[in-house]
Amino acid sequence: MTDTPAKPVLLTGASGGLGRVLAKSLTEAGWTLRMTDIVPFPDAMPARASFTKADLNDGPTILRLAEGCGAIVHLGGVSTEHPFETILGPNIRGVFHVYEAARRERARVIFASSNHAIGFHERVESIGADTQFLPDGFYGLSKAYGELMGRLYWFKHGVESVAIRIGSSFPEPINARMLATWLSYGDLSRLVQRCVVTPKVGCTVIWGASANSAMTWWRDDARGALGWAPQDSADPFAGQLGAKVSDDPIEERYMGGGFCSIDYSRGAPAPRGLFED
Ligand code: 15L
Repeated sequence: MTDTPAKPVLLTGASGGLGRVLAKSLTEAGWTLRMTDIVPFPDAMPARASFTKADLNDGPTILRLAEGCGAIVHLGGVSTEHPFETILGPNIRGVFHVYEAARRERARVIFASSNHAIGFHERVESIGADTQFLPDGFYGLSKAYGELMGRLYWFKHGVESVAIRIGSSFPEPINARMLATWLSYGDLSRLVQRCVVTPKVGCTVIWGASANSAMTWWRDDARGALGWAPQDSADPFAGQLGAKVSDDPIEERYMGGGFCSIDYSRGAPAPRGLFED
């Protein structure tokens, strides 16, 4: 049992895969949640939780939802690679609305960033949390933008934030890459709890992966200060997944995996421009 926050916590993206996991684990820990998503919440409403359907594009509504909250766990937005125009509203304008709400409430933001903000680092590297962003698509770029929004609001307004660069958070790892990147639901839930209840977090980045032996890619973050260490591991899946690799050299070379290959045209003849007839 961890500490229970004094104020309600706003959870965006509550109807998504990870939102549903956190809705359950945080309310089971006794937390009061105000949940929102653009689609209805598909599960039974947990105790001490409420849900409001809302669009992250709608700033006044996000501000109103955050009223009285001490933290915003921001999972909302598009969660995979899409064209720029699809990402723009929910992920770029949306993260602005979340930070504005946090500024007004003096609330803390826990931002679901992604490994795709650094996806074009090669798997042979070992990078610290302050190594440069190398987004592997418009989705990863929006996550880098969200992290930078956190820095702006910290230095200009004193809004605290933790950006969790989530690897692959699913019930189980499903391929060889996830032997490195997998983050169990339990480790994610414990991490989010520490991000909210730790008295001071400043503005920081945490790598979101379980204690996987294959995770040699990511190092040096502020987990010690948060009092978090992963407890689960993808290692028991190594036997069945070790050979589960793709035949795509781009996907296998870079940390971002298959996202790096989407629309990859380096070295290819010039494609048609997006706005050409
Ligand atoms: C992500 O950021 C996505 O939201 C998720 O669907 C996975 O693709 C994950 O990254 C990953 O890299 O495995």
